Parts: sequence; structure tokens; C-alpha cells
Amino acid sequence: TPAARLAAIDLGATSGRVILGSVGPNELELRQLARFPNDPVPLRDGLHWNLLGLYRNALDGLALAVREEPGLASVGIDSWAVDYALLHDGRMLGAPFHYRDPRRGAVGPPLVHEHVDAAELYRRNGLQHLPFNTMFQLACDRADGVLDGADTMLLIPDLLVFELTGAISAERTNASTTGLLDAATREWDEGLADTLGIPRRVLPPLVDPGTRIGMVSGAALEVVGAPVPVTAVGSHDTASAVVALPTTSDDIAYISCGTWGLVGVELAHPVLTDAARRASFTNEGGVDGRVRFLHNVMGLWLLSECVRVWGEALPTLLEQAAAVQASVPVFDVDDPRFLAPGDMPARIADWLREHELPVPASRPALVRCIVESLAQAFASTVSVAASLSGAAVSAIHLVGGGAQNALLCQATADRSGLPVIAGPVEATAIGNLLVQARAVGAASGSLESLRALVAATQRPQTYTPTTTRKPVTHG
Ligand code: LFR
Repeated sequence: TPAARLAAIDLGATSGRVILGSVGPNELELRQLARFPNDPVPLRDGLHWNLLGLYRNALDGLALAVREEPGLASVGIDSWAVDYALLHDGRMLGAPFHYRDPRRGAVGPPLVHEHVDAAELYRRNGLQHLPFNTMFQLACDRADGVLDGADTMLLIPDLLVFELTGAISAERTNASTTGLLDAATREWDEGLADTLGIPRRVLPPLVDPGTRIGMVSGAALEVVGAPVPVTAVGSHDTASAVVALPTTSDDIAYISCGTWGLVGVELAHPVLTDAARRASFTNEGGVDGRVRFLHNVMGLWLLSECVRVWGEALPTLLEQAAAVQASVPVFDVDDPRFLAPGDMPARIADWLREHELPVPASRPALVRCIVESLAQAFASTVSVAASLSGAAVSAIHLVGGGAQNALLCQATADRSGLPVIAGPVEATAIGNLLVQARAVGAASGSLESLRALVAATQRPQTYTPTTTRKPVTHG
């Protein structure tokens, strides 16, 4: 089997990229062709994504890929989950909202809970309560009177697929984050949609990762330059990241660490117990029907918001934070007050004062406090994932941008007592490419054999737990 040339469009909450991959039975090579910022836009009605800008950059990146590889075998798209556009007759009805919009996060959940309580929702969809899950946002749209005019709802990657190909679809891993997919059957829960007044017509036909959806056509073809086949991948970025764990063993936990830290284990069946619900564990759909049993930890967002407010560079601050000798307090990174954009240093200081803990006096000490608090949340979430699911865990794979943060990786190893295997940084793009490679026949087999290819070609770094860690105050 010769290697296939493939393109991955991977949109993260802070930046998007287009990556050219070469994947064969013993080959996995990546080259970044384009990287562009993803800055949300505050409008009068709330916080939005700059979807048109992202799409334009994705198109240009794909055009570059075609110029480099005229025989490009396929392209796949992934992004963050839950957010969407409403359409009427193929026309987007306004710019998609950002899941960090505080108003919708406050308004949506009570609208849904009027009809269905949290326990019943969990039994049906298996999702942890996140105030921005699609179903809550759709409840806002309904209350605002804008759902009536829509004939389709497309999640972000499906929206880009539609603009590229004209095909209307809902990729199943990402659809699992809407709250409207049945956790057991992985089909739309139309009864739930009816109960919530969400018209069935807006829920597109579901497709599985690996499905050929269509070809680049129409206005997109003029920019891209070739009718490239578009393949469904694990279009929820976290689903793609979990495909690319560099391992052949199954007694591992993972942390997909970017803006969020998605911490959990892979399972064959959902865990829909009350204990799992109360611990805020989610059962999201993975590639090949696997279950991503995980919890959303607040993630690098805390650091990036501090850096934004301070106007400083993260690498320097992290170096200084590593040198901090004094003990730092640990706070609950998952407190909902940290969700919306804003003055994160002040919010953290408030949290610490409320809990009668000392507020770090310098920026490096506060950065250290955030890193230690994230590591503590990662470690305890791994242990809760194991006990709720019964999964054995002997190592933690940390993939995504956070794998570059040595201080965080070491602290996670120290606080969990488990080795942390860090990398690949571009796990999401790799998972996206691997599912395409399998679809075009350039790779074969189960997820395990795809992961074996990652293990054989990538060089993760292992952090071993040390016992010399400085004592810390627990919050
Ligand atoms: C990570 C992620 C998480 C999801 C959050 C919001 O990028 O996709 O998995 O909970 O973003 O969509």
C-alpha cells in the first residue's frame, strides 16, 4: 500500500490549522501548511465565532495543500464541539454563538429543565452538565424566536463540510455532544427533541467517521482548485485526539490538553450511573463506536486568559513559575466562575480569599498555583474515572498543546503517582488524518493498530513521578 496524501483542517478555540499528512502502513508524517488565530467577536447579542474568517483561512490552507499535492486523496475537518449554525435553504442565519457566551449559559439550562430534569437527561444522553451543550443553546434560540425560521442545524465541522460539498450531515462523535443523541443507540433522540420543542427537521442525517461525504464543489472549488474528496472524521476534536494516543495498551487514561483538559478513559459501553452523573462525567461518542468517558477540566484556558490580561508571554512566565520555591495553594479549577472570558487573575484571587487561602504575591507564583491546581484536578479526575468505570490505569497519556508544558506534565505525574507520557502535540490532527487514511485504504485495522502506528512514529516524552515534590496547601 503506498502512502496517501491527506489534509486535516483542525479548528481549536485559540487557533486553526491546515496540516498536510502523509500516511502509509509504516509512515505518518505531518507538515503544517497554515495556522491562523481564532479570535471570538463580541457583538451586542453576545459572543460569537468569526466563522467566515475561519472558513476563508481553511479554504486558503486547503488550496495550498492542493498546490503542494495535486493528487490529494481526501480532506477531513474537526473542531471544538457543541456550537452550530442554523440555516434556512442553505443560508446561514447569523454568526454562530461561542460556547463561552455567559448569557446563553445562564438562560439555556433552566429552559430545558422545565421539561426534563437533570437525572432523566443523563439517563438518556449520558452527558455531564455543561451549560453550553447544544440542547441548552437551542432552547435559547427557541425562546428568542429564531428556531422557527431554520430548517437545519449544523455543528461547526459539519457547517464547513456543507460549504465545501453542499452535503447536509451530522458526524456522530460531535453529534454526541449536543445532548440530543441517545447514549445507548447513538441515534437522534427525537422524543427528547419533541419534548424540548426542537423541530426534528433541524437534525441532519447522522454519518460515522470514515464515511465519504462528498467532493469540494461550487464556489469552494474555485478557491481550492480541485474536487478533493471530503471524508467524515472524528469531527469532535477530542474524538480525533483520542484516536491518536501513542499506545498499544488499554490500561491507560488520557488527558487531551488544550484550551480544555479532557480527562478520562475509553470504554466499550457508557456508564450512566447516578454516581457518574454527580461526578460530572460524560459519555461522548468516540470513533468506531467507543465511548469517551471523561470530565471537562478547565484546562489551559486559565493560563491563556491570565496571559491575555497581563499582556505577557507564557513561556517566560512558565520558566519563572518553575523556579518558584514557596508553596502555593490549590484551587478548584472547575468552578463555573472561570468559564467566561474576563479578569482571571482577579477571579482566582477572589476564590482563594473566599476559601481563606493565601493569594500568590507575584505573577510567576500565580502561574505556578494554576499549574499545580490543574495538575491536581487532572490527577483526581483520572482516579475518579478509574473508580467509576472499573478501568485499570497504569499510565496517563497527555496529548495536545499541554504536552509542551513540562511543569504541568511533571506536576501531573507527581500528583497522580503515575507516569505521564506527553505527546503528540498535534494528536487531534493526527487522529483526523488516520481516520481518513483508513477510509482511503492507506491504513487498516482497528483503533489499536492506528495507535500502534502513532506509537511507532512519534516520540512522546515520559515524566516519572518524583517523591521530592514540595508540600502544598490543599484547597
Ligand atoms: C475541546 C472541546 C471539548 C468540548 C469543548 C466545547 O476543544 O471540544 O471537548 O467540551 O471543546 O466544545
